[in-house]
Amino acid sequence: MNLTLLTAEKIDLQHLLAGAAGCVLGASRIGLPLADSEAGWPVQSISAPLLGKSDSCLQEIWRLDALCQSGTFEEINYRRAGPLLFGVIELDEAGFGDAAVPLQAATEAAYRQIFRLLDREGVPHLWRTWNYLAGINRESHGLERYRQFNIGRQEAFIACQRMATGNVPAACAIGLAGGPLSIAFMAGAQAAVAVENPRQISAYNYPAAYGPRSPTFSRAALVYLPGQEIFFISGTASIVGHQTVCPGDAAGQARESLANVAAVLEAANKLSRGSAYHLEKLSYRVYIRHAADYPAIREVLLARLGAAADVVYLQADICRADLLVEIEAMASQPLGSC
Ligand code: 3EB
Repeated sequence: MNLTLLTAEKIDLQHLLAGAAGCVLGASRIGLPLADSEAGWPVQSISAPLLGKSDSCLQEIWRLDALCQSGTFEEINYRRAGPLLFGVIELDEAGFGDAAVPLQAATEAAYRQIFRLLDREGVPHLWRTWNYLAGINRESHGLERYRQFNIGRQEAFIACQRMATGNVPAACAIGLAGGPLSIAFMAGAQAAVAVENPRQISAYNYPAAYGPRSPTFSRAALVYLPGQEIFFISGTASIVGHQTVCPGDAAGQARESLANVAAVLEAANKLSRGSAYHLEKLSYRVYIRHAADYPAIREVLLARLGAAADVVYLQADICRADLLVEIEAMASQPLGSC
């Protein structure tokens, strides 16, 4: 089995649509949504400005060397092939206006739908989630919205008999200017192996000062597929222990975030069944709170990763008000079948 992440810059979309559309598991669109939204596979629209690109939109596509089957379940669009499944759910908070805390209720509902689908499909293990919500640092109902999201997410994990600590999925939780709660997810028949960062307290053990419920995610996840290993690094920020470091210093935060990515990578290399992952060879997505910080942050990444590195920059909010940048990454490699 071979799953690859392609960006629209690297592929001829027309050719893909004509020849191998059946092998597309799903996609994400960053920037302005494309007009042809009827892709035939689940697409997560990330409505955030791309930085440093002449195009206003970029598409990332998960392509598999196997035919995928499409489905819908409640409000989820998904596609699956054998032991893996990719899905997207978008929920409008307006539909939860009767709830005490609409975002919390929407989040719990979304994750409950995801877990119901995964149980039904026999792919119960959530490997990686991509969470986007409007106004992530805004306070309402006496609590920051990211903290509302964390309550809803953890409630769903517990209600659906998932562990809320330990082997939890890799994730990112990012703020956009508007739009629905949007969650994309990849899941499988086999559990991923969670990887933690020795420089950071596990997020599920954060002290209560960061919210009444801890965030339910791991620092990274390693997935062993037949013949392939996939490595997801969660959104990684300038946090040491549980504290934000380098407040107000975008370049310093970028360096600290990269040091965290390097530490997670080192931990993952001890668990990898293949060859070692290298910092310069990962595919990165970098979220920058203030577009004006882009040149300084890019310089830090260029110095550490080199000019050939695969990096997409976009402007978005990070889940703590004092965080200016967050870096996520992925990689995959073939494995000898055993
Ligand atoms: C952090 O380390 C930064 O709530 O799913 C990074 C990745 C962050 C995922 C999440 C939050 C999440 O706490 C924020």
